[in-house]
Amino acid sequence: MTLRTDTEALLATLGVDRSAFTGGGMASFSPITGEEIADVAPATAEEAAAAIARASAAFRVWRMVPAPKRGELIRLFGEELRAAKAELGRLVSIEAGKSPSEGAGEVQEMIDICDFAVGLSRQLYGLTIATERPGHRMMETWHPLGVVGVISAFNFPVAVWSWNTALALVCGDPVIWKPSEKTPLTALASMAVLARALKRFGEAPEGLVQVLIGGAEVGAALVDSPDVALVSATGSTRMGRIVGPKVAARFGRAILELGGNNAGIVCPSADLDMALRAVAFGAMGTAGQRCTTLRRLFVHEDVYDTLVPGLIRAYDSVTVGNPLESSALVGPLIDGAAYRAMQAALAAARAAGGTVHGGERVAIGPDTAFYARPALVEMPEQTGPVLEETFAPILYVMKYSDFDAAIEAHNAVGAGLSSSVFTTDLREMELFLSARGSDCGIANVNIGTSGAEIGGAFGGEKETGGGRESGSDAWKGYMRRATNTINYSRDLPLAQGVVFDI
Ligand code: UN1
Repeated sequence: MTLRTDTEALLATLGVDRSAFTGGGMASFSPITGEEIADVAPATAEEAAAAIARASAAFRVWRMVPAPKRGELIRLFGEELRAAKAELGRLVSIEAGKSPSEGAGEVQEMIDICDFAVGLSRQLYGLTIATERPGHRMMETWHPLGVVGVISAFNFPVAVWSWNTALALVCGDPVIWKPSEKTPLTALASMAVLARALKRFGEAPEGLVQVLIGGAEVGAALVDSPDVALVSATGSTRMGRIVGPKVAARFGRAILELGGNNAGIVCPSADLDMALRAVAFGAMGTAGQRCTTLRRLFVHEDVYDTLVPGLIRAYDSVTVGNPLESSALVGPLIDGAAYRAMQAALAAARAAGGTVHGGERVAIGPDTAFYARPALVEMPEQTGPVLEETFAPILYVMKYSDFDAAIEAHNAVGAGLSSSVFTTDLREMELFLSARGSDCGIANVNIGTSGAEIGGAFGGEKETGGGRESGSDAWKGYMRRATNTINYSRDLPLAQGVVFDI
C-alpha cells in the first residue's frame, strides 16, 4: 500500500468525499516520504466572501440558542472524535509526520477540550457587582461575539483548531477555519467528523463551521473582513506581525499564538534523571516542531558535566525514522525548507563558537523526505541563532553559575511562550514563578516546556503575541462583556453623588 492509497482509504473511512481531495489542483504532501498524497481545491476570493456571509447569517441564529444546548453539539462532537480517534490520529501522523502516539495524543487533546467546553456551556459566568446606589443592581453579562476566523499551523493541525472551535461554538460564535496549506487533509477529516455531530444535533444553522483551504490570500480574507469579529491565529511571529496590526486597524479582536523560544534552567539540586528525560522529550519530541519545544537550556556549572554528557548520549541513541513503520521517537521535518533552516542555524551556531552534536540528515525513504538527527549545541553564550526560534530539533545548551543571571538570560529573547525550572530548592522554584522570574505565559517546575494540558490557558507574552486559548477563562476572548446596571427603585440617584435636578 502506498502512502497515497493509505491516505485515501483513511479519508474515505473518516467520511471525506473523494472529490474533496482529488483533482483540486493544490498538491498535498506527506513529510514521511515527501510524496504527493492528495490534491485539494483552494478556495477562491468569492468563496471566502460567501463563507463569511453564511457565517454571519448563522451567527444570528446560533447566538439565540441557549449555551447548554450549544454545549450538546460539542458533547456529540467529542463522541464522534472518540469513535474516529485511531483513524484521525493516523492521518495526523501521515500529514504532519508525528509518531502514532503523538498523532493519537493530538486527537485526545481535541476530545479533552470538548469535555471542557461541554462543562463550560453551563458556566459562562458573569459577576454581580456591589453598586453604590440604593435600589440598584449591577452585573455582567457575557454575550456571543460574532464570527471567529481560525488560522492554524501545520504542527498541531487539528488540536489548536479544536481549542478555538469548541470554545467558540459554546460561546455562540460560528467558525471559519483556514488550516495550514501543509495540512489540509486533517482539516477536511475533522470537518467530516464534526459534520456527523452536526447531523445528530439536527438544529444547527447552515454555515456554522466552515473550512477554507488555501494560502495567505484566504487568511487575508478573514483578517480584513469587518464581519469577522475575532481572528485567532497560530503560527510564526512574522505572520503575527502582519495579522495583528491589520485586525487592530479595523478594531477587530485577535488571539495571537506565535513563536516560542522556550528555555529550561537546570539547578544544582535538580533530579537529574528526571530533568534528562523531560529535556529529551521537550527538545526532540515532535522533531522539535512544537511551539512549546525546548530550545534553550541553562545548566548550572556544578551539574553540567553530569547532565550534558548524559543528554548527548540520549541524542546519540534516539531513534529517527518513519513514524508509521518503526518505533521511532523522532519523525521527519515537515519539508526541505525546514531542513535547510535547521542547517543554516547550525552553521551560524558553529560560527558563533558552538559545538554541535548531531543535526545531520538521515537517509530514510526517498530524498524528498527530510529526516535529521536532533542537534544538541553547546554554546559559550546566548548569541546569534540562540536568540531566534528555528522550527527544528535544535537544543542550545549553556552553562550558568548565578541563578539570577540565568533568569535574566532566560528572559532575554523576543518570545515568551513556555519555560521550565528543574530544582528541588523551594527558593529557586518560587523565584522562577515570581514577578521577577520567567516572563512566559507558561512557567513549569520539574516538567518540560511542552505537552501542556487543555485545562490551563495556553499562550505567551511578548513576540508570542499575548493571546490565550484553551482552558481557564480563555473563553472570555470569544465573547463580549456587557456591564448592566438595573434601577428597581422609584428614584434616580446619580453615581458619584452628582446632582442634576431639572
Ligand atoms: C503548538 O505547538 O502550537 O503544549 C501547540 C503542547 C501542546 C500544544 C502545542 N499541548 O505542547
